[in-house]
Amino acid sequence: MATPLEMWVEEAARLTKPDQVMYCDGSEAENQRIIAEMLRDADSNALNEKTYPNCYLHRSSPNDVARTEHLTFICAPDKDDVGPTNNWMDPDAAKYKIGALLDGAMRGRTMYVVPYIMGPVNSPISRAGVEVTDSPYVVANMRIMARMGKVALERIGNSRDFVPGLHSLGDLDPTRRYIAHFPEEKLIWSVGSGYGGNALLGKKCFALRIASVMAREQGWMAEHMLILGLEEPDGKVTYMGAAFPSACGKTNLAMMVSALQKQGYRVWTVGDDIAWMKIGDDGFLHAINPEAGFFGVAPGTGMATNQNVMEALHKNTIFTNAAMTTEREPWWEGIGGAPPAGLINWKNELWDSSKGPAAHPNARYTVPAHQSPSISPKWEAPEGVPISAFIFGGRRARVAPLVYEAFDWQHGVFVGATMASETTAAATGNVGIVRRDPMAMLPFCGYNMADYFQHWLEMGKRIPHPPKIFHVNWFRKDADGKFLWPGFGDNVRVLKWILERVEGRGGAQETPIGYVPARNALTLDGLTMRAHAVDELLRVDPEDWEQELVDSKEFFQKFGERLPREIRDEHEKLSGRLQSTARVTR
Ligand code: SAT
Ligand code: MN
Repeated sequence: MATPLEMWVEEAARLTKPDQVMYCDGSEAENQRIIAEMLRDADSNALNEKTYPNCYLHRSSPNDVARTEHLTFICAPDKDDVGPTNNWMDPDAAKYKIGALLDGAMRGRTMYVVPYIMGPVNSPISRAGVEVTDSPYVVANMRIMARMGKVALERIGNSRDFVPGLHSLGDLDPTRRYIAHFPEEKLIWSVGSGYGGNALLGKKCFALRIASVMAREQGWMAEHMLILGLEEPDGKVTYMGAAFPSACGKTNLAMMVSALQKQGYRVWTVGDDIAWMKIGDDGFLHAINPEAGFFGVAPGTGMATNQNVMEALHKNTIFTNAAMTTEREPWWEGIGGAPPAGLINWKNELWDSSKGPAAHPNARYTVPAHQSPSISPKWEAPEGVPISAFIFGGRRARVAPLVYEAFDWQHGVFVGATMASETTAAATGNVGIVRRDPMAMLPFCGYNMADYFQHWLEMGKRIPHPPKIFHVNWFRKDADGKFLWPGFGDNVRVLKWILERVEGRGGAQETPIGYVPARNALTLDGLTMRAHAVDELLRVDPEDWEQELVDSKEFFQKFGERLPREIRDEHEKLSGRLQSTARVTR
C-alpha cells in the first residue's frame, strides 16, 4: 500500500507531469549525480578544485535574484486571519490559478523528491518536510540546508507527519511567479522562481511561515532569530536569540570573532537565521536551529567582517550570483582587496566598473553549518539550548540607541512589535527605506500579526523563566553620516552587558524607552572612541521618540480591534513616560 508521502508525490506528479520521478536518499554518490545534472546547465560552474574543492557557482535568472514579497501569498479561507501585512488569496482560487501554472510544468524534466528534517535528526522539536522540485540546484542546496534523504524518509515512514512543498521553476517569468502557503493544509506551492527563500521550501516557507502557524496552534515559537552562546571566562555559556531583518548582520553576529576573546568572552554559533523554541522541563525556553547550513549574504563578507564563515566556505559550498575570477574562485565586493583583472560578473559578462557591482548585492553562499570553526558543541543537542535573552534590532541611522533593555516581557513584546529597519537587497524593492518589521517577521509570519503579538504575550505568561528582552542598533550614524559604532567583533561588548543584565549585574540607567547601559557599564577598553560618541550612541531623544510613536501608531491602526489591548497599553505608557521626561528637561 502506498504511504501518505507516496500518495502526495503521485498527486504532484499527476499535476506537473515530469518525465521521471526520483526519490533522493541524500547519499554522496547521488549528490554527485545531481551536481553533474546542475552543471549541464550553462548557469552553473565548478570552481577551482584546489582552493575551493566541491564548490560551485550558480547564476540565477537576472529577474530572479531575491525574495519577492509581492508575489508571496498566505491562502487561508478568511482574509482577516491573514491580516493586513500579508498578501491574501482564497485557497480554492489559489489552487485554480497556480494549479494552471503547475499543470504540465515539469514536462521533459525530472521531479526530485526531497524528504528532509528541519532540526537535529533525533530532536523532539524537529519536524519533517518533503519538497518536490524540478531544479537540481534546489536539491543540492536543500542537502546543505536540511537533513535530507534517508534519515527523513525513515522519520516520516507511514505517517502523515510532514509538510509537503511543491516547487517548479516554471518558465521563470515573474508574471507567472507565485509563492503560496496554505496554513490549514500546511502545504506550500511555489512556481516560477529558482531563488533561495522562494525555492528552498524548508527555509522561509516552512520553518517560518507554516511553522509560525503550527507554533501558535501547538504552544511553541518559530522565530526569525539567530541563536548564539556567549562563553564567559569561567567557561559558562549563556544562550541568546536575536531577531534582525534579512541582511542586517544575523550571520555576522552569530559567527563573530569576539573582540574580547583575550578576556575570555567567546561566541559560539547555534544558528544564524531561524529558531524553533519550546518550553523545557526546566522552565526555560529551549531553542533548536531547524537548519543545517547557512544561506548567507556574500557581499560585505570578508576576513575582517566574518573570519569564521570565510574559513568555512572553502569547500562543499554553493555560491549564487557571485562574480568569478580567472582562477575560477568566487569574488564579491567586500571580500578584501581590489577587483582582480578579468573578473566575470554575476551575469556572466567580462566585468568593468561601468557594469555596476560584480557580484549581485544579494549574492549568497550555501555552506554546511558544521564547517564553521565557531559552531557550538550544542548545535545539534536534541533538547535545544536554554535561551536567557532575546535581542531585537534593525538598521536605524537615528532614533534607536546602541542597546536598551525592556522593563518586562510585555514591554519587550511591544519593543519587538515596534521594530523598524531600513530595507536591504534581500527582497526586491527599494533599498534603505525605514519600514516597520515586527520581530523581523513581517515577510515571514503565516497569519495575522495581531494574533502573533497575542501569541507572544501568552507565551510570556507560560514560560516560568522567560528570556529578558533587549533591543540593539549597530547602525546609528553621527551628523556627518558616519557609523558611530564599529560593529562586528566589537558587538560582543554589547552582548557582555546583556549577559551581565541577565545575571543581575551590569549598571543601567532608566530612560522612558527602557534601561540603557550606565556610564562606564560597557566594556570599551581597547576601542578608540570618543566619550562624546558613546553618549551619542546611548542617547534617547524624546522628540525622535515622539515621532516614532506617531509612526508605530499608524502601523498598529492597520490591525484595528484585533490588536491586543496590551500593545495599546504599552504605547500609551511610553507616550506618558516621554511626556514626563520632556517636562523635566524643559
Ligand atoms: O532569501 S532568503 O529568504 O532565503 C534569506 C532572507 O531573506 O533572509
Ligand atoms: Mn533570514
